[in-house]
Amino acid sequence: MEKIQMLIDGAWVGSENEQWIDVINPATGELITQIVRGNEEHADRAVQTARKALKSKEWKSFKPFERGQFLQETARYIRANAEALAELESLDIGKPSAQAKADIEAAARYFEFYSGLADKVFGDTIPIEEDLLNVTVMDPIGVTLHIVPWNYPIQITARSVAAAIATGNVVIVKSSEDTPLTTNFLAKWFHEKLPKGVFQHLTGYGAEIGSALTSHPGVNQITFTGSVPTGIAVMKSAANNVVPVTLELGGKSPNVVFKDADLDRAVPAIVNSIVQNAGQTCSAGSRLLVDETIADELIEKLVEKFKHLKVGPPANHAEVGPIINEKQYKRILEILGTIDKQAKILVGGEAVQVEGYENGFYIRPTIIEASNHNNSFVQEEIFGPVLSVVRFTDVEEAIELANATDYGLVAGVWTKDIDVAHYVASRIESGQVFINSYGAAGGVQMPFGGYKKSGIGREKSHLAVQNYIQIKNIAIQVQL
Ligand code: TXE
Repeated sequence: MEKIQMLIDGAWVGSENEQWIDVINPATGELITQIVRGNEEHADRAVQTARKALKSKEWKSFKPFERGQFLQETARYIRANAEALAELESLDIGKPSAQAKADIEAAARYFEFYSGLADKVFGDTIPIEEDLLNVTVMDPIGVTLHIVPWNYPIQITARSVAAAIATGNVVIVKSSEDTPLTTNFLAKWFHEKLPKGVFQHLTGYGAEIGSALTSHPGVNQITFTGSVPTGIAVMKSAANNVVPVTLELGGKSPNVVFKDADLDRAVPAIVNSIVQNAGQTCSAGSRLLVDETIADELIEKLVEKFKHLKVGPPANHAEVGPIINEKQYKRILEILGTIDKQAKILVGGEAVQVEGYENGFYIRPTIIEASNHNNSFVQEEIFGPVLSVVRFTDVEEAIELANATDYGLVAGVWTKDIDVAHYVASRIESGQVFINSYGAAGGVQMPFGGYKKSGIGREKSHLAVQNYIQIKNIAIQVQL
């Protein structure tokens, strides 16, 4: 595959003089392509260009409904190229092709959803006194920076970029060093269709071009998805410029299963919530809290399912793909290697050698019964196909355990008792609560974000446009 160039100032950047970073296929361990190792100078050039584009006549004269039409067109373009995009996403991350296809459809849905909002972001008229006309105007916030991780590149790029463009901003995307392919595909489209500098795509290491961007005084807003420590670093550099951040920092989300739950419904949802994308999902259902009276039955069913999950590359039609890179793979195996003797690995707990793909990064889906909810593997985000199980005795204990981590992104509650369902849902500290389900294909219309260390602000839904506007109050004193 040809090398991936950056899109800066309406031109493709990436000459032989540049430094390059290898992009590895996690399913095979082989080289896919290379990306430019972007640096401070690239970051500065992109921000200067973005500032010019923001003020440019071409972009200012793009009417809100025309931005909406463009986003619709983008959704159609994505669907028309769904096969090719899904192949790129599978190649980059190693995810099964059905999951990659679902990601592409979700990306199209984001563009479609925000296209409809582009000309419906209204201000208010506020009654104050006679002959004072007071109105609020929703201005774009300006140069928006989108730092995207490697687990759902096209979805995460689409969800914030679509909202930012709908509201008239300009966009700089810094994709993960591991997964540049689908963003590069979209960059070619934006390059052709939008005024120069409205959309720019940068690549490179987070600690280099990433931090050069987050600390740049020309950036007006930052949307970051990634780890808690990097989120904190991003927030600190944003603070120096008094710039708002939207942070989505992952979780340790529970499925809470009560004794009257319909296990036939719960089991497939629990399995999917932790093995989808090999558990590398911010909203993964990585903790199972279960009533002690049904725990043995539920665990037995889950172990049985886990044993039969096919692990391997997309080419083998596997259900569980590889871990993204060697660093993450080793990290997960290290955690599995330190499981305390009192905890019990019920299934998995080891690497998998897939014939013909010996250099891929495969881990067997794992269930661990914890000795205690304070076990570090119950508390920390593992970001792999690893489910931790803890039993509870009553509703109050279930709520206490559900809330007993630093995170609060998503929770699933499984019960047929409507009182229990509402009682628990209203007490769980989490941005989303699903009752008798878990997750919703993309969940484009649902506000998404975290309590506690899972983040700041909300993405997805109509509410996300708030991240990309600033309110100007205009008061007109009328006098004849
Ligand atoms: O994340 P980082 P990593 C969690 C998950 C995973 C852990 C580590 O637990 O095991 O994070 O993954 C860019 N300034 N999540 O190391 O470092 C980087 O280039 C600016 C949860 O991959 O947070 C990449 O584009 N940017 C998660 C992005 O930040 C910087 C998804 C994420 O990298 C930067 C991914 C810096 N100083 C990991 N340093 C989720 N919430 O879904 C790095 N980056």
